[in-house]
This record gives sequence, C-alpha cells and structure tokens, in this order.
Amino acid sequence: MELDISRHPHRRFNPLIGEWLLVSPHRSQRPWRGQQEAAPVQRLRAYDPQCYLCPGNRRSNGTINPRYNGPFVFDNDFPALLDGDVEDGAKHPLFQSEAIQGLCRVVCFSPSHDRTLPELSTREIQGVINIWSQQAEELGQRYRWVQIFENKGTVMGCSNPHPHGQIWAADRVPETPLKEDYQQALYTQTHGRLMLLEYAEMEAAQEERVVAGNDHWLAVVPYWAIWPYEILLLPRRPVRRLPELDSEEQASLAVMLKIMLTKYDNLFKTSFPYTMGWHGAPFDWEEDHHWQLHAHFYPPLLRSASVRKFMVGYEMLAEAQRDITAEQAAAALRQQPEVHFKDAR
Ligand code: H2U
Ligand code: ZN
Repeated sequence: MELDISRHPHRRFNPLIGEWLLVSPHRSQRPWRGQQEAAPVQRLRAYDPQCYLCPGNRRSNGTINPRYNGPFVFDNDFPALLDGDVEDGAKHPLFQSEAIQGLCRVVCFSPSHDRTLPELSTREIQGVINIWSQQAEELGQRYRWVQIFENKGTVMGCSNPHPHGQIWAADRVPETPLKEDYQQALYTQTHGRLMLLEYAEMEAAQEERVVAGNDHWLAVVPYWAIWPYEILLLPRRPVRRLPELDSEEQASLAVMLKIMLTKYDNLFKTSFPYTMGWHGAPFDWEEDHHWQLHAHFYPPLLRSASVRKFMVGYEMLAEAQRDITAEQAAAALRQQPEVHFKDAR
C-alpha cells in the first residue's frame, strides 16, 4: 500500500531544525474526555487604572509610564538577561557553563488596554512593525541575537492582557536559531537555493497549506507543523533581517498580520492565544547569505477556545506528534472570514 498522508500514520521532516515529527491523521475523530479549560471571555476596558502597561500608570518599580499614544518600548523591570562584565568559569565536560550578557524590553503595541493586534488598524500595526524593525537595528549593533516575540493569552502564561510583546537581546545565539542557521546553510550548500524562499514558492504553487498571501508575504501551516494551527510567515523575496524591509513591505506585512490574526480569532470565536516571534540572521555573523527572515506562530488551541494541545508523554519522551494534518488546519483557517467576529453582525 502506498503512503496516504491524509490517512496513514507517518512522520514528516522539519528541514528548518532537522527534526522529524509523528502525524496521526486517523486519530483526529477520537472522542474527547479530557480537561475543558474555561473559555476566556474577558471584557476589558480601553484604559485600566490597575494595569502597569497603560499610559500614565505606575509600574511595580515605581516608574510612571508616559502618556504614550503609539507603541511604547521600555526596559523590562525584571529582565531575564543582564549586561555586565562576567567571565566564563572553568569547564568540566560534565559541568559546563558560560556567561551571557543581554537585555530585555517590553513593547506595548498601543495605549489601548483592550485591542489586540488584529483589532488595531493596519496603520497602527505598521507602527508596531516599525518598532520591531528599529529595535532589531539598534540592538543588533550590540547583540548577536535579538529575539522579538509576543506571548499572548493566559494559557500561554501571559500575565497582563494589555497587548504587548517582548524583546530579549543576547550576545549568544540560542539553540533554535542556531539549528536554523545550520540547516539553512546546509540546504543552500546542497541545493544552491534559499531554503525558505524555495519553500514559499512551492507552497504558493500547491496552495493546500496556504492560509493567506499577498504580493510580499505568504502565511502557511508548514508541512512540518507541530502545533495544530501553527503558522509560518514568509517574505516572498530574499530578506535576511527585519530592518531590510522597505515601507511597502512593512505596510503589506501589516495587512497580512491583520488578516491572519483575524482568522485565528474567528476560528474559535476567541482571542486566539499563541507565542509568536521573528527569526532573522544573527547580527555580526560571518556567513548569513543562507538566511531567510520568517515569523513563527505557535498557538496551543486544538479543538475549541477551551481545549488545548499538551506537549506531554510521547512528545516529551520521543518526538512531537499531531493528529489533524497541516492541510486540514490550513483549510480551516483559510475559510475563516477576514472580518473580525467582534465586528461582524
Ligand atoms: P508577560 O506577561 O508577557 O510575561 O510580560 C510582562 C512583562 O512585563 C514581564 O516580562 C514585565 C515582566 O517582567 N514587567 C515590567 O517590566 N514591569 C512591571 O511593572 C510589571 C511587569
Ligand atoms: Zn493596560
């Protein structure tokens, strides 16, 4: 019998990090008797006097936020990374450690406490993209790795509903981007092309896994997706880092984000939780021609606003696994309207 990836258990290869995952499409109809998390129906105000991110409010260290009216960036008051002149300690092969320098920032997307990215205007979203780009540019002068990300929703451990993202910059390139660096270099050496540019071209032609696309950007549920509704967002020309985007590409990215994040919210009629983040070539990197900028979106939801996927059991011990196929997930997202459910009536 020939492998039918819509029916048979199979493994798919993630060429970006060089790892395989298990896909079990035959299982997606199984009955669900597990945990039902309460659907987060949050009614928020545009301004919350208790919120440490709202304009004019006091943060926990006493600092008062300015009365900002666009995106607002500040140094994280509880940073995971610190700058300092710390030297590496002695190294035994079994007890290795190394020093790391860095800094952490918080980016409030807008003064509104109650409007997430898809609820902002494309002009406001472009303002956020512009900040991301400026921060990458500025911090890239001092740090090899600038991780721009958003952790959204209480299920993802986000502590404050005021829409915001974070930036962690470090002088060491972390594990995942290092794997992506190695894999992309290998692909370019072997096939003479940019892995993710060739991938975007093939996905655009096949259409099956495309969620949305425009002249400059393509959003797909990648062939190798682990999270049920994972999305890989790709530029359609070679771009190594965020600051290389011109204003037209930024504007087009704003439209793209609004569309794909609206589809996310519409899927389960909820503010769709996820962790998203940008990966571009490390700064001050010897060889970066194999790099293609991209953004990952990792949402935990599986079958409703309250039923999430857990990465446990086989996944913690053996390898990642999914039930619904990337093709099914892409079709479900693609058919969602581009008008936000809160605005539709
Ligand atoms: P998350 O809820 O997405 O984890 O982010 C909130 C961040 O804001 C978190 O990193 C920081 C936390 O350290 N923060 C401040 O910098 N100042 C504060 O007054 C509270 C929280
Ligand atoms: Zn707020």
